[in-house]
Parts: sequence; C-alpha cells; structure tokens
Amino acid sequence: MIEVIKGDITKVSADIIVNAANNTLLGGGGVDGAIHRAAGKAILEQCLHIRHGQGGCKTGEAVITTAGHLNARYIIHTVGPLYQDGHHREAALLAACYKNSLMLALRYAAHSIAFPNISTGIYGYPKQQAASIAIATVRAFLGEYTQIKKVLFVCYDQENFTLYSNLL
Ligand code: AR6
Repeated sequence: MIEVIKGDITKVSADIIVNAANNTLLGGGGVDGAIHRAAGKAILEQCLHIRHGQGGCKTGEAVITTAGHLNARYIIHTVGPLYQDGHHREAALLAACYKNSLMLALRYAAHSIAFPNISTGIYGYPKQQAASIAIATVRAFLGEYTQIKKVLFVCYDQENFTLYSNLL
C-alpha cells in the first residue's frame, strides 16, 4: 500500500498529488513551483480564490484544487513547518500535513495519493526525522481508514529516497 519512488512528482499518476506549498498559496520554488508550472494557470486562480475566502492556508493545514494538466484529479496544497530547532511544534505540524491531506483525500473519494517530502527542501526539516514522521503518520492513517489503497512517496533527491527505502 505504501510505495517509494525517486523522481518528479509532476510526472506521477495518482488521484491526488500533494503540493508542499506556503501560507500564501501563491506558489514558490521547489516542488511548489514545479507543480504550478506543470499544472497550469487555472490552479493559481483557484488558490487565489481560496485566499480570498479564508486568507491562505495555515501551517499543518491543507486545501484542495483541481489538478490542471497533471495526471491527477486534484492537488492538495499543504503547508509544512519551517524548521527552526525542533522546539516549535515542527513534528506535530509536519504530521498534521500528512494527516490533514489524507483526511481531505478521503472526503474527495480518492484511492491513491502521492506525497513529496514536505518541508525537507527550502524549509530545512532534517530528512531522517521528516521521513519517520511521514511514514508513521501514513501507516497510522491506513490502519484506521481503508479507502486509500495506495500512498506513493515521491523522492526527488537520493538522500530522501535512500531514507524512505530503508524505513519501508
Ligand atoms: N518532485 C518531487 N519532489 C520535489 C520536486 C519535484 N518536482 N522538486 C523538489 N522536490 P521544497 P519545502 C523535493 O523546497 O521544504 C516553496 O517555495 C525537494 O527535493 O519544494 O516544504 C514553497 O512555496 C524536497 O525534498 O518544499 C514554500 O515556500 C521536497 O520536495 C517552500 O518552498 C520539499 O522541498 C516549502 O518548502
């Protein structure tokens, strides 16, 4: 049910592709930039609409848009914590990203979902710790809810790919 691959999440096929966004939902660098570029302008328009309605997205929370040109039905945009020193609720907020994305995926009747390694790029989360949290949170969720049949961790860098492969 849980798989890990090395590659570009914009090339992956799944009901839902998760984006590691920021509080503004206006796009950015890293995987966020890649997803917006590949999915197309309609996604930013939906993000702007969400911003007008609720003022962006809080850290640990998740919002949903359609997926534009991606091989997916929806994109879930979640905001990971900016890693400071581990004493600013980073672990709980990172776990909340995975949990809230999965809860939202359930509501949208998804069976498969692909995650990037949230917060481990520009936001500086230590990769080993982030991988443990991601896997533990997903495993706990799959133990509780059976609708989601496949969770794909899409690792862009070799370090994350090795970490996830070893943990799984
Ligand atoms: N496919 C899969 N993973 C990718 C891709 C890709 N195309 N590109 C990068 N990654 P980051 P964050 C990996 O920095 O740390 C943005 O500007 C990357 O190797 O994208 O959560 C947002 O707007 C890393 O392992 O996201 C925010 O401001 C992982 O994706 C901020 O960055 C996450 O790296 C969020 O920072």
